[in-house]
Amino acid sequence: MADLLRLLLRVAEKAADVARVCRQEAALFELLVQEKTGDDKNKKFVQDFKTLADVVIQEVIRHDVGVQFPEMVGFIHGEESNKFENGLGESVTVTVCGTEEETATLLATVLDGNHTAASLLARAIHQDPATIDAHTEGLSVPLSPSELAIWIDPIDATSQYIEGREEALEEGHLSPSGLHCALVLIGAYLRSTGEPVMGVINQPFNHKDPAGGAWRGKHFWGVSFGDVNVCSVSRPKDRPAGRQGLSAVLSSSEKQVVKETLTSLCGPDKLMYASGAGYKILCVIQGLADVYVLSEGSTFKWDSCAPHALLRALGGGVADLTKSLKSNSAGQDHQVELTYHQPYTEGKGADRWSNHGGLVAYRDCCQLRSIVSALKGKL
Ligand code: 2IP
Ligand code: CA
Ligand code: CA
Repeated sequence: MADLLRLLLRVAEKAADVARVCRQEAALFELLVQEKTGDDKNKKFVQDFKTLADVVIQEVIRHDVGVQFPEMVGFIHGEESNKFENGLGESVTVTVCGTEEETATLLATVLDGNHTAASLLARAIHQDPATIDAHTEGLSVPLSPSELAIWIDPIDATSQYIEGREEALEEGHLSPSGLHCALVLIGAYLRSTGEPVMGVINQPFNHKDPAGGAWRGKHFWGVSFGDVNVCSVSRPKDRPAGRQGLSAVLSSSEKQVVKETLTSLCGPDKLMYASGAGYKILCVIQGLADVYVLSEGSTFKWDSCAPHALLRALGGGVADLTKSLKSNSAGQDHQVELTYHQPYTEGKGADRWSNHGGLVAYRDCCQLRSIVSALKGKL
């Protein structure tokens, strides 16, 4: 399993390279930020390019994992569909081909013959990423890839990625919006039970290289299975137990009743807002917030699977909020944890894979209980 972890770190870095190239290369950047004006064909083309960046990243990950672990082919799922209809009404399936040239030719058919853009993307896809020093030596987990399946969110917080506001991150502080909220998320779960067991998060835009000014990323990973609980982020120091000091991060579009209830529980200074479902869970992992509460089914399995594995490795988790509100258990109730193997059968399309009961991401189950009891009867 350590081999799989090293591979996921590598492909996440390659994905981050593609995400950076789309902002760094003028020919690609123009497509990414172009205003949706002009005729319908132009609008559709620009829209397609934004989706194409996501699809290309997802397919790179799917391709590279499938090559090294053929037993996982068919079990690598993601947010995006790789079927496109180009401006001429032709249906194109985006895949990574055997050579850079073949991939460029295929991409050009989606990019309405823009060969410069297609070649730049193909080069990033076929280039080897920088070696990642992940300190995974000695890690051994009694699981085989044939027991696992994968969820990919190629870029989470796409709106922040496209808007592209640059924030200088301050150590120990949550920064609510900007490029750093965009994350590559790859999570592996057990096919049999749906438990998330391995997660890789790559933050392509963590800081700028002081020398050259280019963006540099940061990666985070975690493994949680049986007695093995290892995370690249060390557990933040616990503050005194109890309600005091509890801090929460929410989506700015969260329901008013949740905002009010948590303001009285945490105090106005300890209630924060941030973009990106993945980024909010990363804030909990890093200890920048204690919990992330979401009362709606607006996140999906690909948003939570990877960061959930890291939280489990730290002794926390991600609970289904609706189930938690119904649970009578006084201790940690494993029945309420999100799982990743089964669709929500009443949902349609992407909603089949939504975390439809909402969620609470937490490091400490006492804090989960405080949140749940404060929200009981309010939703
Ligand atoms: C989105 C993205 C949004 C989030 C939403 C996710 O994923 O993370 O930012 O909303 O839940 O599904 P919010 O920022 O209000 O939490 P994507 O960018 O991949 O569509
Ligand atoms: Ca997402
Ligand atoms: Ca996405």
